[in-house]
Amino acid sequence: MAEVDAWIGLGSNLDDPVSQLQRAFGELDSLEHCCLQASSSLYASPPMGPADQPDYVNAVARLKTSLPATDLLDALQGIEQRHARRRSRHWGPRTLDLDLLLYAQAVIDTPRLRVPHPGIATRNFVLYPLAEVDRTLGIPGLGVVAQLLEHCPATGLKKLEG
Ligand code: A4P
Ligand code: MG
Repeated sequence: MAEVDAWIGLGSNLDDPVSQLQRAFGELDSLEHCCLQASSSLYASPPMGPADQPDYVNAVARLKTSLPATDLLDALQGIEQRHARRRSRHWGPRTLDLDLLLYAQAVIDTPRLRVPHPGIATRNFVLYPLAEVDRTLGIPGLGVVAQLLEHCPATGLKKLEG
């Protein structure tokens, strides 16, 4: 299969989120048929959803991959499992969340996989890291990242140094 660009959203708010994300970048690069091509800085933000949980650390990564989208989702969930991810309540705290944000310019709408990820245009902790890597990136059906940013305030979002 031909290689495509896939964008991954990383998030963590438990057990040293910064190291969780740093480890995850390496694991993404080590996946079979995947190569990590770019990663954003790490960003801290207050939790979206239930407020009684720690702040999140988020980032995005761009992979070059020849895996079909559902196989890539399997691989991402495999990494989440290795980070001792326990699924509890919806939008609850987690050691590592890996969302498939974009897969080439594909639109996928199945019970198991929705691409572009439904939150991509409204979550500042996704859009600002995406813009840091590629402001000209087009999101199928929604527009270009630079334009979407104009409607998405950076409220509460903090870029972490180093
Ligand atoms: N699924 C469907 N489409 C996708 C996709 N594009 N990428 C399915 C990944 N998974 C996708 O996910 C539930 C199911 O979604 C999966 O089994 C998969 O088949 P999950 O990770 O088990 O559950 P979840 O993460 O609790 O739910 P959800 O709706 O994915 O939540 P989100 O959108 O991941 O948001 N606040 C801040 N500041 N930063 C965050 O990163 N994240 C969340 C979770 C809440 N609040 C946050 C943050
Ligand atoms: Mg998720």
